[in-house]
Amino acid sequence: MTPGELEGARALLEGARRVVALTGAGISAESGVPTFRGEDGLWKSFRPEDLATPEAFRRDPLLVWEWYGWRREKVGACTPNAGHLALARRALGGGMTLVTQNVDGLHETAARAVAGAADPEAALPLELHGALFRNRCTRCAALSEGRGPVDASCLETLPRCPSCGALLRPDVVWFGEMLDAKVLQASFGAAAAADVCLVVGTSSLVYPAASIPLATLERGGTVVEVNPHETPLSSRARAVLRGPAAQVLPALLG
Ligand code: BJW
Ligand code: ZN
Repeated sequence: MTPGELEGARALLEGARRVVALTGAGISAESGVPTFRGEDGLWKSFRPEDLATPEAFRRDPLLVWEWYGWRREKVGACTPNAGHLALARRALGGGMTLVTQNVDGLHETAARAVAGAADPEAALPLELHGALFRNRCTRCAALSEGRGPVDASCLETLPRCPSCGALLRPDVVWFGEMLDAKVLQASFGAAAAADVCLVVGTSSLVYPAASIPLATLERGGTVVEVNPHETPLSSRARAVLRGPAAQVLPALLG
């Protein structure tokens, strides 16, 4: 990333009336949260069809819960990095909608840290793929907080619904499942109303999230990408900043 490239991208963002920021696992990489498809990514050691589909959960809820329990422990020890904080500051200032594919909750933690005693609402993200630390009942769909250890030693010890007693599942979106319609509509709406879509740390391979920047392009807006590696979106971006989010975002938005 040259100083010229950084200045060009800064000018695009400063000239924008409305910005939508779409983030993926890469923004949390420097916080210690594993990505999915990188060199040490989760899908290099685990098969998504064994762990992140509704069929996998029906087949083997113990295995799926064991994996989510392990991830809750790992992600629970992570804190927002300078990239999350820079985005939260900019969003709190107004004119930016934050949309994330991440389930780690780090954007929300950053929003609350930056807002202090003020209302963090403007910097809370639209969470396309749900939340790792929330459970959903497989029978009555009631939502409940999902923190603390998971005992996946047998079916009887798995988390149960506080309302109806049925098996709980993590409130995340698995492959083949629909995304929340309201969250999806709000995300595409924000992208279609934005002059700039800032895309950070996503491989742009998973749909429908990967289509969100296209809504900005279709209305004549531009895309700015922050990612150390090339993605299928790179060729359509007006500015590409090749670097880690925790370094690039404070320089871009500060
Ligand atoms: C850094 C960095 C640093 C590293 N700084 N950057 C159209 C075409 C083809 C397929 C489909 C389609 N429409 C639907 C599909 C099927 C499927 C899909 O997209 N498949 C493709 C993979 C082929 N989509 C779905 O099934 C979705 N549902 C759906 O479409 O419903 C409608 C429907 C229903 C029934 C039948 C048919 C349609 C649901 C997708 C759910 C995705 N779920 C997961 C798991 C969430 C829960 C959990 O975490 O356990 O979401 S999978 C995983 O991928 C996770 C992520 O949110 C998502 C995206 O990954 P992301 O964030 O991009 O991470 P990586 O690892 O891929 O990339 C990291 C990037 O960071 C890299 O580029 C690095 O270079 C970069 N990086 N360090 C900045 N420091
Ligand atoms: Zn229930």
